[in-house]
Amino acid sequence: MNDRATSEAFIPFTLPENFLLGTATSGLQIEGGDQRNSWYAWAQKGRISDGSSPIVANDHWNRVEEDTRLLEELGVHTHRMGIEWARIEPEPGRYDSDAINHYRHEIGLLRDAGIEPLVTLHHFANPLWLEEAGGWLRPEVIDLFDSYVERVVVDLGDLVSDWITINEPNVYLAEGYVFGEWPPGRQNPIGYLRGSRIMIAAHERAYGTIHRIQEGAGRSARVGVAHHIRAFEPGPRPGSRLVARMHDRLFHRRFLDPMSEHSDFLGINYYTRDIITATMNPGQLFGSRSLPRDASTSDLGWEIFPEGLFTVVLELYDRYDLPVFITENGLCDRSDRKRATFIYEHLLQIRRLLDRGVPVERYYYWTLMDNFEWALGESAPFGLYECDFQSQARTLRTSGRFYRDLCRAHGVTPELIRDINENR
Ligand code: IFM
Repeated sequence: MNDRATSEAFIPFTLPENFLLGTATSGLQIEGGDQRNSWYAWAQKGRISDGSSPIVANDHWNRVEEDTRLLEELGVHTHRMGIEWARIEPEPGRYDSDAINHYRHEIGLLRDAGIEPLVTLHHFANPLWLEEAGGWLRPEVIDLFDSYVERVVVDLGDLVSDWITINEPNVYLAEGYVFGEWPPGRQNPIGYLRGSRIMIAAHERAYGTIHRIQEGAGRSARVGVAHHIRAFEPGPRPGSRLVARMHDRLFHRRFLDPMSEHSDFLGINYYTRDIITATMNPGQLFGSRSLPRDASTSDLGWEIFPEGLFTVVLELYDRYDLPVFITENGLCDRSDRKRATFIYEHLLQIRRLLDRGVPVERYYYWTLMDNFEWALGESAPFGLYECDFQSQARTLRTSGRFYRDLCRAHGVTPELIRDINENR
């Protein structure tokens, strides 16, 4: 089998029967309608580059039936969705039973459609009361998060067995505490270090709580973290290897090493590669990040580098010896010319991993429909469905049809390869 899919050499392949294909979303990015969270407040401060806000997003809160039909139309086997802490606990200690019932209804729809839910408990957004009280820098958040998780699992645990405690803690802390582009907008790396210790402890507590509740009720549970992993490669200058290793330590292993000790699967969100080059500039201790000159990229300038998925998963599986879920992988591509090839090439790398005996169990395409992409607002289309934010019309893209047929066939057929070639 060829390692790299090129235009001349797309090849059909199948995936194992028990391999699950799915889509991923998060609560805040699609739901709309909530003002008591950190991202609504951030938008009110004018911090979203296209001036949009998450107040409507995909209006998913009012369209869960319609959006479940989109998932059914795709024929996905599993779907990763988020639960918003700000909705469940709008004020400290006050739980909103309507919100809980809303999520029960939504997850029930998935189950009725034969779609296995994977539920994320924290995905970048905080209740406003928590944000205003110091967010994830206060050690008290470990207890607060645990109480919220307990409430959710007691109320929804009969419908859900697979959980992600925290999505991309490294990205959350880097954007919020180092680059200052996301709430709370700090530029002090101490916050990154401190916040990481607290998030790691919060995950460990939540892991124990979920297992205790589920096992106490005679149910099984699998719990993990969705880690954002980049393929870091050293550039040509002396010292680059060391600097690339520093990136790996601080951005990946700082979280992976302790969190994997309390995880039933390794969740990996993989998008791209960075070439890390050491510089002589004392203000650039961490070197510079670049991509190869001839790189194929997404609309956001992220390099498309499918082989990186193979490399990082192989390395992480060797180190942590856990089953792997690719909890996110996707492309911002308004023209939709590259997305089907992107999906094909990444799944081909998964096929290679399976052939090497690596237990990759699931793949979640990010994302179901164009949504609110954090500080970029409504201007970064990753969706299998295009969303017109004015009319809220969802339209299946060509790549969405490709993914639908791939889910049905449980692999890539010669007909699908013809489709890729015709649409590139
Ligand atoms: O939209 C985000 C998601 O919330 C977390 N992972 C990366 C995606 C694309 O930027």
